[in-house]
Amino acid sequence: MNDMSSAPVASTDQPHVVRRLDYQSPDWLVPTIDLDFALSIDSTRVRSTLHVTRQRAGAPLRLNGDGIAVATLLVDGQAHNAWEMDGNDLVVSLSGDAHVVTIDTVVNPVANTQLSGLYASGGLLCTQCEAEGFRRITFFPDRPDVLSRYGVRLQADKAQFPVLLSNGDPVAQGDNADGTHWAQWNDPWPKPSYLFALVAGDLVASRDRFTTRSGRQVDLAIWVRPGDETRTDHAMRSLIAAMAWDEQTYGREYDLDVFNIVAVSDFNAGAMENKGLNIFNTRYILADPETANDGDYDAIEGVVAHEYFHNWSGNRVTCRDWFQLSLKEGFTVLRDQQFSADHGSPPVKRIEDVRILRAAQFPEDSGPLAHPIRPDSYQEISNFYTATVYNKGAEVIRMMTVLAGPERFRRGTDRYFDQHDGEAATCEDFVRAIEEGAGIDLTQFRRWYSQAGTPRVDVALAHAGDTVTLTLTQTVPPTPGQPDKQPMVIPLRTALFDRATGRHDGEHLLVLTEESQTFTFTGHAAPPVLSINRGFSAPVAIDHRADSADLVFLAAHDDDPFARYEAMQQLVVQHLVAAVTDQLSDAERAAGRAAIGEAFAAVLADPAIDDLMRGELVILPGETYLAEQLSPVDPGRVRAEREALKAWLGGTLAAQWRAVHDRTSAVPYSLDPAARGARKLKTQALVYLAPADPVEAINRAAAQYAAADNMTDRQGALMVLCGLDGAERDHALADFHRRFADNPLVIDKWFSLQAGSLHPDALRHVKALAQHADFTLTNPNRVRALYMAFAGNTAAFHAADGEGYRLIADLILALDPINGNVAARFVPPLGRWRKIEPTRAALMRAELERIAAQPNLSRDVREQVGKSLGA
Ligand code: B3K
Ligand code: ZN
Repeated sequence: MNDMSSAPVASTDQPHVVRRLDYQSPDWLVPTIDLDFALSIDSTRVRSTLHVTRQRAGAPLRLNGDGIAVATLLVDGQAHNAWEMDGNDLVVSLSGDAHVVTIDTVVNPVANTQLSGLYASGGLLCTQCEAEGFRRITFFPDRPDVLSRYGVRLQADKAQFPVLLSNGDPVAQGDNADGTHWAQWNDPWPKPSYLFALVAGDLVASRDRFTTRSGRQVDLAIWVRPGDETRTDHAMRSLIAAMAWDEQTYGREYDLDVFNIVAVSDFNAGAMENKGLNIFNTRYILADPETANDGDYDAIEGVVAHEYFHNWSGNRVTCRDWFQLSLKEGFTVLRDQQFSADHGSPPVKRIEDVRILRAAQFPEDSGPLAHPIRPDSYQEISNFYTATVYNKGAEVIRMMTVLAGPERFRRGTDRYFDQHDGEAATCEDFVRAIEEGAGIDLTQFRRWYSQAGTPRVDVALAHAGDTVTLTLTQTVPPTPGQPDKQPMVIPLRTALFDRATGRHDGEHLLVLTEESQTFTFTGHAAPPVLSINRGFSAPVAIDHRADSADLVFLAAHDDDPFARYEAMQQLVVQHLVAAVTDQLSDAERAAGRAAIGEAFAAVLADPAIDDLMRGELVILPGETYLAEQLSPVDPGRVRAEREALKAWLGGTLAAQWRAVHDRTSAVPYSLDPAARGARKLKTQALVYLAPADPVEAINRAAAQYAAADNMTDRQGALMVLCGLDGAERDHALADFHRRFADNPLVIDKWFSLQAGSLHPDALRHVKALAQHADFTLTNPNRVRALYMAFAGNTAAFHAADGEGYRLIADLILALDPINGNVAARFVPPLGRWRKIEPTRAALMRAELERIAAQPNLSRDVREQVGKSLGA
């Protein structure tokens, strides 16, 4: 029996908390496992043969299960009665030190709406085992430090499931007389259960080949539904580029004769790095110019590379326990960021990465769910696949590259891979390998692994005679369970600019280790302009009330492109924060706007900046990042002031925006950086014109939509139209839906554009869209398309009467029984209530309490809601 629902936890139960310091090595190991699947869509028989070896005297063999039952159990080929169920676990008493345990289970893939374990997606069968999905297929010590060699036999009806895939290399296949066929796959590399995968179904492959630098010929295949094979070229190019890059940059080669990728439509995450058989959400594989925008192309490149890079950072060296998740995720995110930077524009990539960190991770770090990149406890590990573990984790390792320099860092990673190949390692193992390989001391630096919260660095700059005194003071804010913090190691790339020459005399790496430190610099006859945290060398918030004139100077002169962007951002942040908190007189508002307008005009006119960078520089700081600077915040005010500034910039620079739109509209479509830059800027021009001159913006957007030969232009135009009223809006939305009715990924965009739009009726639109025939709660991409876009639409989500909160709470309750993992992702927007003004905060809290009062919540939702309420 297998109802495939995740175990409900009654509201009165004390939650089960798993703690990092309770780690114990496994009682039993499983050096080999043979799996035999008789696959069918609603009743799959799994025979698992475990070769187990004892590691601890007297301990029974404890095998995890989740929603499954033992059909038969044999030990060494004989019936065996000495077993019992302990909750979901199967506990088998064994007398010797080595046995063969054979267990049959039966699962129902099509009833598995959680999309964890073995499930059906549009007639295909596929698996998702990370973190704890394998136990939904068969009983096993489902923990990442139990590494096994897998032999997998798949059998299925040949007409229904013509393709049978699993990890490793294919070794044999054949047909049976009854219309079924079978395939045997062996994976020579020991791996934890979370990396197991199988896929069965009607799929076609796009194929290519890669020869590793030591001469191994690897057959590459990207498997998709028939008809989609025309949209795999970009993913394949990205894969090949990633394979070559990892050899060159980290000395890492691929280690099997085949590398398979399968794209499926129903997937909780973005993709999964199963050994030799990556399974992807279709959105990170399928692309052509008509249906995928430039951002989609970048995301595909990044995610394909990320999953490939896991072959070393995650698979060859895996995690000892789930508290070490950032060991593989933080490092692999850094690696994919470095790869994308090398394949595009490094500064633009850096800006995008920092924007994501600030939008997603900073709020996490300052809210009720804050946790260190290596958490100390969890109730449900799925809740810890967070921006903190991933993106801040990457920033922490990036700081090691800053401290060590690239060559020495590479010596450290070589040492890490060499020492821990084939092992389940810890974050501590990684840090030690970098210390030893790079020859640096990371004793104090380790606090980045244990302390949560975004450090703030307060900056005071004084000038006397020819000496500059820079005083830096750090504060690491208290976070849940961590009221007191120790000082961190904060590497800050810094430069002092001479106002007269517009240059600096060399960059300094200031490493802040104390709570407060003073650095002095001589040879500055005049007070210089400070450029600090260049390249965002540390994931901190800099507290420095700079003069607008200095920021305008840096925006125009800084030779670090990230610092230029940062100066523009700070200029706007300072102005908007003052505006939202009513600190601006009319004269100050005018002066602030003038400074921002001057910086924008310079960016628009500067021939030394390429359009890709220009497109970044003119994006205003996001509403969430602005809200982070204010507590408590009125989200309506943030939206209003930000839009007012946009309207002012649109009006003041109207001639420039028109010229930009005309110029960029003449650039033909291609994927080269200049054309991509032109497309980015083209829609930005409309974004600014829209609030200033809606009629002109509608005309230009409608023309851009009509002329579009690619999704970037089409989606950009539709986004602008979506925020405005008019027949053109309705016409374009209807056209878009008609045109792409058969393409679910594009229909996702159609939902997102409306849910995230600036239109004052966005909330009403979302309620109507939830009733649309194309909407379903069973497809995670569709749910996210509608409701994540809505939760990120601050003005709509924070509607003063609380209706937006109600909508998200209703979604969580409706989705939870179907897919608790995805449902839990919608809790954090409500969890930010403490940072919101009191009236709305009370409404948000009430919705969290309404959820908490429900019986039978998933462990995922219960943990997030409980922590958000402060329980
Ligand atoms: N390791 C997977 C994430 C799986 C999510 C499980 N809840 C994808 C990745 O980070 O590469
Ligand atoms: Zn990953």
